[in-house]
Amino acid sequence: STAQIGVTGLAVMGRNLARNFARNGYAVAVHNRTPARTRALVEEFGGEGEFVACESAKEFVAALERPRRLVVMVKAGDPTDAVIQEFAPLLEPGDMIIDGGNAHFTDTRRRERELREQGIHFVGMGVSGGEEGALNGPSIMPGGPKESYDSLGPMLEKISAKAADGSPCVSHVGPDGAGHFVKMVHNGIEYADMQLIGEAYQLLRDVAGYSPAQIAEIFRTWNQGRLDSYLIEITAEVLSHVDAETGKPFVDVVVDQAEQKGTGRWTVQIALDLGVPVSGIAEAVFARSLSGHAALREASRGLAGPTARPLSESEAQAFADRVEQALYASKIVSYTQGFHEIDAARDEYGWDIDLGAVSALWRGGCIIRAAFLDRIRSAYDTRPDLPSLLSDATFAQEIGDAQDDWREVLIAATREGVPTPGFAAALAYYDALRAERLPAALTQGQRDYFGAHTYRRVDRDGSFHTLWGGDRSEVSA
Ligand code: NBP
Repeated sequence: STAQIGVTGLAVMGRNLARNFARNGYAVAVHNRTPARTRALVEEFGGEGEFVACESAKEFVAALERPRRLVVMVKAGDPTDAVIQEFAPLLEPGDMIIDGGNAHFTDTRRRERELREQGIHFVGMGVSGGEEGALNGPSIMPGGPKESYDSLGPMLEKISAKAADGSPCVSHVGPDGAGHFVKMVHNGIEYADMQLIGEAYQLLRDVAGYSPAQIAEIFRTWNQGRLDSYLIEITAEVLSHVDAETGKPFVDVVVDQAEQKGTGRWTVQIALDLGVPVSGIAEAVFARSLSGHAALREASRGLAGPTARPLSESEAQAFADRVEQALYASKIVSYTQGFHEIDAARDEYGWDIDLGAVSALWRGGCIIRAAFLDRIRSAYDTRPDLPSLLSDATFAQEIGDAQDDWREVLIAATREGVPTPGFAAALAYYDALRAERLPAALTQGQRDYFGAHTYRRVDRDGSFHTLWGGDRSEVSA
């Protein structure tokens, strides 16, 4: 037994993660259901470090030093269970199975519980950064038993991305499914970020009249400021790309139907269960779904819209500045909502997740990496029990400064008929939270009227019901 870590599942992610370990000086046992992939890896990249190619599960387990650290990078769902069933009987107490796939955190909780009975440490590990990240440094979100991190942590810290201050983008997130939960919310926030950027692009194009190349330049400028992030950077790249075949902007030759693999949807489904309003993330998921309804969109093309009112050059420039404000304010809201969901999971599952540490490990390697995350971290460092990012003085100030422009952008979007569900949901969330009174009081009245569901009063404790069908007197319920 010579390998310090093993990777089974050698498609793009597993192969690159194995190479990352090897390049960092670890001896890596590699295994794949179809051995051809294992052979191909060693043939192509064997020179990068020390690989131990294993054709059978037995060979693979025997190649690992104890306690064994076995990383599973197979397709999430049934394949993960199949691999666990294959390997678990060959392992001993204290060994670790680390699932780096995109598992649903409820599956991770179940697997952790089952393997714990056998004394095996099961680590559900979120990995973000795509194949490039897996190779050169991903953001890593490991859950599972804390003690597993003692021996696994230093290896993960070595292969992970590093933030601008040099600290590794990995830390033990919390027990059982906490790592995969946080990865799920990361992806939900990623959906929201992408939707907001898409809306900003569409406004700059349809309201301000800029070309994709001009918008790419605007995004490049924004990337020098507080919106500095990977997603803004690649947006400029995509927008400035020209299709070689037609000479048209690349965005104009791509079918405008967004696909999804499901982690954004999970974020919303779980938020519904936890009772957390992640309206911005939900709108992003719905926007992708709407875009895919080709027949419905085709049938709706003839519906009336407003007459366009083109902007002058100076108006367009002023509008672009406003869109930056709206984008930034809406972004604060989606992160507020995502962190609220993690906060709610802490209560629901008894997870001791450090929200500041989560924002810190997203600063590098992952898709939502951004300068912004440093500020979220300092908000939680200043006040670990922050009830909401919006209650942080700096964010409150910034969003307050942005709100006039944010509203103007939504007025223009509405006037010109440009759909901006993300911006609008974010502003509605902001306005609802700061409202003195909400129409929820009326909702309670309606519920009491048709279903005797009772209500509470502002002026005294207790539950009450009004005899709506009778003399409308109030009774204690
Ligand atoms: P895939 O998700 O395409 O999975 C392919 C791998 O799963 C192959 O190694 C395949 O073996 C193996 N596999 C399957 Br399918 N069924 C199996 C079974 N019943 N028993 C054993 N092995 C089985 O690979 P990927 O895109 O590299 O992603 C790996 C994991 O990482 C997934 O969970 C994914 O969601 C997650 N992830 C992906 C990204 C990304 O950017 N792609 C980012 C972050 C996380 P075979 O070669 O024998 O068919």
